Order: sequence, then structure tokens, then C-alpha cells
Amino acid sequence: MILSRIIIIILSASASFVNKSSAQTYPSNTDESKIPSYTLPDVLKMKNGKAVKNAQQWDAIQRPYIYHLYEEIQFGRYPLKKIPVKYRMLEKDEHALDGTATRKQVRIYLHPTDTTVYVDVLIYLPNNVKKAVPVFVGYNFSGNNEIQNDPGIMLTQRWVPVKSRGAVNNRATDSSRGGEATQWPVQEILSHGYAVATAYYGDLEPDNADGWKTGIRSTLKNILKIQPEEWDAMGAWAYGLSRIMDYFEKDAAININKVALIGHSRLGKAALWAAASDKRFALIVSNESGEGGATLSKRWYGETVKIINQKFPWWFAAKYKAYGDKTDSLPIDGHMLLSLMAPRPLYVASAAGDTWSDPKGEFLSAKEVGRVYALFGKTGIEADSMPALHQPVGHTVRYHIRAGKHDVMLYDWQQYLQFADKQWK
Ligand code: GTR
Repeated sequence: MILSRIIIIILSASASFVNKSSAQTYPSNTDESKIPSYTLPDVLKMKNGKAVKNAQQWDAIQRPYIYHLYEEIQFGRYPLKKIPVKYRMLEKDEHALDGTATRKQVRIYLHPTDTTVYVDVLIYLPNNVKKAVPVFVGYNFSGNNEIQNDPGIMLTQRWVPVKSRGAVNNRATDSSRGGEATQWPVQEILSHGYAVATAYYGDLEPDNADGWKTGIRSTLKNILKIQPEEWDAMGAWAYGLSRIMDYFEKDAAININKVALIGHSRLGKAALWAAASDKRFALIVSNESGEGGATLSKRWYGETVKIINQKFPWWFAAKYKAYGDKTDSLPIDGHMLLSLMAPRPLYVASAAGDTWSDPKGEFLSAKEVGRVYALFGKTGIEADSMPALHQPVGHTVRYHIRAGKHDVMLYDWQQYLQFADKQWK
């Protein structure tokens, strides 16, 4: 026991003296001075070696090329087969939240006959707006009941992570209500004249190693004609967002041209992949999506490709794992995932206490993607260096870093809402 502790101490001490050439195998780094130099793939360099000249070339050649790299290496195939939209209004209350909102709970069926395959969407619409409203949609981590302490919200019946508030034996209970409420300032969103919609990502696939067995990668494999191993949990979660979008198209209360997609952390990665795959999402918010999301994998800081694949092997495509020890040869990086959002308004946000996501990597990635937005006559981030805390920068691509830990806070939402106002009002 003591001996093994000594060995661990020696190992970790020697790891901090790692030299640059072996840096790729080193678990993680939070020291700027130790970052080896790295080269990002040029997002505008086409397969034939020539530079993309204009938006047409981007749309016709480079964007599909980069998208396919993502399918092949990181997220797997995105099923495109159209399925008929079937849904049921489970509940509707026009006097929710002290009469300020209409609450809808809609079950969207994903399988033509198996009614156990569904995603439940909770929507709050502002009662003081009489026309179709823009909506902010995003997944929650532990069930719709977590986003508000509203007894009218139905408790999720699905498996939830053990750490979710109030969970007993991986099931939500009444004391789970409002567990994520600070991440969802519903009244603030409604006050801008926007609706807010959310669903539990576990409706698509439980976030654990065996999740694929009961999630849509199994239940829909014959319908979508795709084998579970051809995609991954991130793909399943992203796919669910597209189906929610299908539902919005049927809901006259929603302005279908103004659907903003938001995702935090792992759900930020899934949101980016959904928006890359589905251009109907008009505005995208990456809240601390980090490794495998907005940040740069080639920049050796915080979480690494190796660590994320070791901890969460079900999240990404098999091929991604092969790059754990050689991010130098990865043909993609975070700025290229962000490039798939162009020319749609994009907000990337970090938190100073979230070194795991590498805030500077997220900034550099968001800055770099401005080159793609420029093809469309849009301006990204002009600032050359990281802005100070609480000083958002950028135009069609915007970025901020706030004080505090890995989280979604009111400050973040206030920036996103102002950003949407600027784009849409
Ligand atoms: C971490 C993971 C991050 C991020 C985070 C989260 O454990 O390493 O990439 O996704 O989880 O989702 O909270």
C-alpha cells in the first residue's frame, strides 16, 4: 500500500518534468509556459491545397469536406433519414409561473410504433407576446424537472446520474425539482420575449457505458438504418435536437427562423454537432464546451483527447481514440467544428475557474473562425488577445470569459440574450 503510494508520487513527480516532445502523452497541463508549439490545420485550405476564395466555394466544397472529417473522426454518421413527426401534448398550462408563461410538455415520438422511444420537451412561452416567438433550446443534465421548481413539470421516468439532486437509485424524485434552476433563468429569458425549451439528454441515450443498449442507437437502428457503432452518444444526443427542431416546425407559437441552440459542457459539444449537422438552428451558444467542443485539442492545456476518450469512451467515434497520443496529426480541431456554424451568429463562452475546458483555447478557436465568417461579409472577433473578465468581444462571433467555476450563470445568459436581441430585433 505504502509502496504503491510512493510509486504514484514518483510517477506524478516525473510527469511534471516531461519534455516537450513527449508532451502529447502527458495527462494534462495547466502551465502556459509548458505548451509546446502547435500548428492548426488551415480552415480555408482545401483538399487540393488551394485557399477557399468565397462563400460559394466554402458551401460547396470546404464545408462538406470538413463536416465529413468530423463524421469520420469524431462524431460518427449523422442519420439523415426523415421520420414522420409524431407528438402528443402531455400537458399545457396557460397560467404557469404566476401567469407570466404558458407551459407546454410535449412528448415527441421517435419510433413509428414503439411508444417508449421518445423525447419529452418542456416549453415556457412568454404570455405577453402575441406572435410566434424566438426560442432558446438546450438539453438539461438530469430531467426537465430540474430546470425550475415548478410542481407542474413532470418528473422524468428515465435513468438519471446518481449525482443529480434528489436522485434515488438513479431515478428523479420530488426533491430533484429545481436542481439546475440556476442554470436556467427562465424569467430572464421570457422577459426578452423569447421562449425557452429543454429536454433531458438521457431521453436519447443514458450517459453511461451501457447507455447505447437502451438508447436510440439500439431502438432506432432498423428505422434509421445505422448500427450502434457507426455513431456514438454525442451523435444520439445531437440527433435528438434535430427531432425537437422538427417539432418546432409544427408549433405555431415558435418562430422557426429564430431558434437558438445552447449547450453547456458535454451538452455544448452535442449542441455544436447538432448545429453543424442541422442548419435550421439559427444561433448557437457554446457554454464551456471545452475539449471535443470549442477548444483546441492541439493546444496542450486542460483536458486532452486522450483523457476524454478514456473517461467517456461512449461519447465519440472509435477513430477519435486513435488520436489520443498524436493530436499533432489530427486533421481537425475546435476552430473547424466552429467553422461549421458559419455564417450563423455564434457565441463561445468560458469561465476563468474552468481550466479543464482551456478558456484560452476556446478564445483562440473562436477568433480563428472569423476567417470563415469573413467570406460571408461578417465580422468575428477583432481583439487579438484574451479579453479581461466580463468584457465580451466580437460581432457575429462573440466571446466572453467570466469569473467563477464551470457552470452556466445568470451573467452568461444575459450576454446570450443581448446577443440574440442584437441579431434579431
Ligand atoms: C467532464 C468532461 C468535460 C465536460 C464535463 C461536463 O468530466 O471531462 O469534457 O464535458 O465533464 O460535461 O460537465
